[in-house]
Amino acid sequence: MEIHPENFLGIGPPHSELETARAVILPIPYDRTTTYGKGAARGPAALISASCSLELYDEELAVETFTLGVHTAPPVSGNEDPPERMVKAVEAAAGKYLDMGKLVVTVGGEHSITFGAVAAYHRLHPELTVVQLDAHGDMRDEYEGSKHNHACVMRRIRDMKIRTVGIGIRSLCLEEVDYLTRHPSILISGRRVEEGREWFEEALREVGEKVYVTVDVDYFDPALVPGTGTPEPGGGDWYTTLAFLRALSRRSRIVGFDIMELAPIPGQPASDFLAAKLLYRMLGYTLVGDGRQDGQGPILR
Ligand SMILES: [Mn+2]
Repeated sequence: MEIHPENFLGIGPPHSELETARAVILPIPYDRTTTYGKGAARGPAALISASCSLELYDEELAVETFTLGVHTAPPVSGNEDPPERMVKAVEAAAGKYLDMGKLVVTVGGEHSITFGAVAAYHRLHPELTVVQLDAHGDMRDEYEGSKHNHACVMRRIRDMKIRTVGIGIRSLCLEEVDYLTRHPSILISGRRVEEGREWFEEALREVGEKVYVTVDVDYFDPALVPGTGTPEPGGGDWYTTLAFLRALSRRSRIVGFDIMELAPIPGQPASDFLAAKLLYRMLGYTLVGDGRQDGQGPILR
C-alpha cells in the first residue's frame, strides 16, 4: 500500500477521505504558553510521522480499525495566536467536524488546547464528564498572565460546570490545593496508579454516561515518555493505562478524546510511538468497542 506521510497511519483514499471517515484527527501545533521545555508544537507532526510505521492491525482488538475511515485534517492555529484566540479556533474547527457527525481527536500541542475541544464537545453533550490523565493538576486560575495557560486548563473546564476526574496526578501547587479544598474533585494520585489497579472502580464510579478523555502524555512514567515539556517521576505504565481506558470504554461512552503535550526528542522516538499507538488503540476502544471479543485475538496468548 502506498504511504501518505501527511496522514495519520499513512493511509490514503478511500480510508482517509473526510466524507466517509468516522474519525477526524485535528493537529494543533501550538506551544506558546509552555513554561519549561518547548517543543510540543512539533508533537502533532511527530505523532503522525510515527503512526505511519504502526501496524494497521490492532493486535489487542483483533481488528483493522482504520477501515472505518480516519481523516487527517489540516493543522489549526499556530504560535502567532495568543491562547485566547487559539482556543476559539480549536473550538470552531472541532465543532465543524462534530456537526458532520465525526469523532474528533485533537492532537497537541500544549494542554491549553483541550479547552477548545471540550467546549465544542460540551455543546453537543452538556452532561459530559472529562477524565484527565495527567501528572499535573492544571487547576491554577491564572498563570503568567493568562487564564488559558496550559497550567489552567482543568480549572477552565470546571468553570463550565463540567465534572472532572483526574488520574495519575503527582504535582500540585498550594493555590490548587486551596481551590480543591473548596471545590472537591476526584484525583487519583500517581502513586496509586503506579502501585496497581485497585483505584479503577473508585475512578469509574465518578464518570457519567458520556466521557471525554484528555491525555497529557506527562501522565506516563517519564521512563516511557521522556518526550514531554514538564516530566514528573512516577506515573502510568502502558498496560495498566490501557486496561483502565478499556474498562472506561465499557462502563461509559467515550464521545471524544485528545492527546496533548508530546514534545518529540530527535533520535529518541519512543514517546512519539507510544502517543501514536495510544491514539490508534483509543480509536479502537471508541469506535469498535470490544472488537472480536476474544481478548488478545486467537494468535497472541
Ligand atoms: Mn496537563
